[in-house]
Amino acid sequence: MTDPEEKSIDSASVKMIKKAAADGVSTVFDRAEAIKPCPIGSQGICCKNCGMGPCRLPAPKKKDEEKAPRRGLCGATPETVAARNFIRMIAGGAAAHSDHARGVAETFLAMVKGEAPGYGIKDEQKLFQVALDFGVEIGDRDIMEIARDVGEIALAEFSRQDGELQFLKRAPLNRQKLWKEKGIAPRGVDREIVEIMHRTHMGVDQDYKNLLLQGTRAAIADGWGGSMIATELQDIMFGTPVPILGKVNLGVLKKDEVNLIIHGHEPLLSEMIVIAAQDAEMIDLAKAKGAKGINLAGICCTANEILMRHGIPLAGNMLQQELAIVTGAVDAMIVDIQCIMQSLPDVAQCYHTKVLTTSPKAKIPGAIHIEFSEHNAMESARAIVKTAIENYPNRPPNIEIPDEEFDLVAGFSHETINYLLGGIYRASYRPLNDNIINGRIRGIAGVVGCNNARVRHDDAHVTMVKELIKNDVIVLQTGCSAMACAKAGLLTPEAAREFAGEGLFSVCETVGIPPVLHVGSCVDNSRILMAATAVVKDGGLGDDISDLPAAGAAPEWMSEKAIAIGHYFVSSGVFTVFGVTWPTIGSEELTNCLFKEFEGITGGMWAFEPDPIKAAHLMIDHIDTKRKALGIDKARERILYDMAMRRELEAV
Ligand code: MSK
Repeated sequence: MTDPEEKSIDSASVKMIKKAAADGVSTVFDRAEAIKPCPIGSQGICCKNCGMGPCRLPAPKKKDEEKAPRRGLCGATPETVAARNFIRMIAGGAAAHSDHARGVAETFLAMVKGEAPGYGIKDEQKLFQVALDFGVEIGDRDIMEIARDVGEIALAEFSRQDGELQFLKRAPLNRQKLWKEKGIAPRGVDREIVEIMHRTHMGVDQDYKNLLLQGTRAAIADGWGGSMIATELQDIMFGTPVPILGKVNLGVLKKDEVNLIIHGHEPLLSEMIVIAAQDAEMIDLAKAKGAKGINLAGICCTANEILMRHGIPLAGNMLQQELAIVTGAVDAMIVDIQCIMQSLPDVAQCYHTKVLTTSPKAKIPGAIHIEFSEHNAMESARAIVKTAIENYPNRPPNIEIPDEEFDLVAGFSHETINYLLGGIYRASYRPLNDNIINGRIRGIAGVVGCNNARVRHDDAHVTMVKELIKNDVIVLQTGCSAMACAKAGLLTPEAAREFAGEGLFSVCETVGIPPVLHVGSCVDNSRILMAATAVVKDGGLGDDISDLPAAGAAPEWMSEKAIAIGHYFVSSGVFTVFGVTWPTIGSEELTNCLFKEFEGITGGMWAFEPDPIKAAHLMIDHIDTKRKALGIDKARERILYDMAMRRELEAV
C-alpha cells in the first residue's frame, strides 16, 4: 500500500486512512490502488450506446496500422463517440443540478400554498428581484401571491418547449446576442437534456460539432437555468448568505456530544435538521443518553449550504465521507442526493454509525431509509435527529478524532460582495473593477469542483489557489475545492498577508476580506456567473464575460456535474482548465475543437493541465492576454506615472 502521506495533504485525513487500515476497513483510497481506470474509456473512445458494442476505438499502436479506419460497428468515428460521451456527461450533470432545482421549486410552491409547514420566505428583497426578472407584477400585491407566480414560472422553466430561459436575460447583452446568433440559447432545461439523450442514441446525430452545440445548450440551461433557479429560490426561502465564521475538518467532531453529519446537496432537509438539532426536547434527550449536546456538521455541498447560512461546521469534503465514519465518533450520517459513496454502510458496519438515506431518488442497500417529505419536514427531521441520539450509547471503544480544525470565513454571495465593496448606500462592484484596472488585482479566478481519488487529496486545489493569489488573482470558490482551501487556512482575512501578492493583499486589507472567497455549493457556481456579469455591467472591463481578465478551473474534478459546470463556464465565455484527466483525449480532433476552436464560438475554451502550478499559469497568461486586449496591461507594470503618462493611460 502506498504511504498514506502520499494520499492526502490533509493530516487529519492521513490519520484516518491509517486508522482505517488498522481497523481493517477498506476506503476509496484502497480501491483507487486496486482498480485502475480503463485506458480506453477514460479517453472517451468506448461506445456502449447499443448492443453491437461496446466498440473500443484506441489509436493504432503500430505504424502500419495507422491507415486502418477507427470505426465502431455502425461506422461511428472516435470524434462522434467521444462527443457523444462528453455531452452525455453534460446531460448527467445538468440533470443532477436541475432535478435538485426542481425539488426546490416544488417545495417553494408547496410553501406558498401552505402545504410545507416550517418553510417560509426569508429574503423578500431577493423575491422581488427574481419577480422582476420573471416579469411578475409586484405593485402592492400580497407577498405570497408574488411568490406563487415566481414559483410557477420557475417550475415551468424545466418543461419550457420553446423560446428561451428567463434568466438568460441576466447575462450581459453581448452574451445574450452571441447565444442567439450561434443558436445555442437554451429552451427548457429538460428539453435540452432529453435532446442530448436522443441525439446520442445509436444512429442519430453523428457530426461531433453538432453534438457539441447541443451539449452547449444543455450546459447553459444548467448554469443560467437549473443551478441559478436552485440558488435563487433557496436564498429566498433560507436567506441570502452574508459573511459568517465557520470551522472545517474532522476536528469539528466532538467526543462527548451526539455527532450528526449531513451529507449531500439539498438544503431542504438540512435546514430542518438544523432547527430540530437545536430543539430543547432533543437536547434533553441527548443529555439523557449521556451526551453533553448535539453537534451538527456537514460533508460535501450540504455542508456548504448550512455553513453559508448558519455557520454549521464542515467535517470535510468528498473524499472524507468514509473517513468521518472511521473516527468512530459519528452517531449518524444523513444523506440526500449526489456524491454519496455506496460504501458508506460497509464502512459503518465496522463502527456504530447509522447511515440514513432520505430521498426516494437515492437509496443504498444496508442503509436505513427515513423518507423526507417537505409536507412533514420537521417530523422527518426530528425522527432523524432522534435516531442519531439513540445511537450515542453504542459508540465503539476505538474512537479517534483528529485535532485538526481551522477557522474560515464563508458567505460571499454576489450580493454580499457588492455590499462589502461599496457599502450599503453605494453597493457596487466599482472598487473591484477599479482595482483590476489599476492592476492591484490582476484578475479573477473561479476554482471549484470535486476531489478525485486518482490524485493526492486536496493537493491540486491548494497548490493552484496559492499560486493564483500569490500572483494577485482573487479567487472565488465553491464545493469541495473551497473546503480544501479552507483546511489550508486560505479562507481567512489573515491569509492575504501570508499568501497573497502585494496588490491583492492591499485590497483585501482595505476591504477586510480573504483573498479566497467562499461563494457556496455546486449549484452556487451560478453566483460566480452573476458576479462576472456584475463586473461587466459596472464597466471598464469590456462588454462581455469573455472580455474579462478571468479564468476558471476544477483541478480535482470527478463528477459529471463538474463537466456540466465547466462547459457552462466555457459557454459563458470563460477560459477553463481541468486537471486529473480529460474525457475526450482519445479524439484529437474533438479535443482540439474544445481547446481551440470553441473560443471562436463562445469566446471561452477548455484546457487540460494536471500540474496545478502550470495550470495556474495558463490561467494567469490568459488573464494577462485579456488585460492587454483591454489596454490595462500597462497599469500592472507599477511604474511611477507622470502626468503625461497618466493622460495616456486614461485615454486608452
Ligand atoms: S459535492 S460535485 S464532489 S464539488 Fe457538490 Fe464536492 Fe464535486 Fe460533489
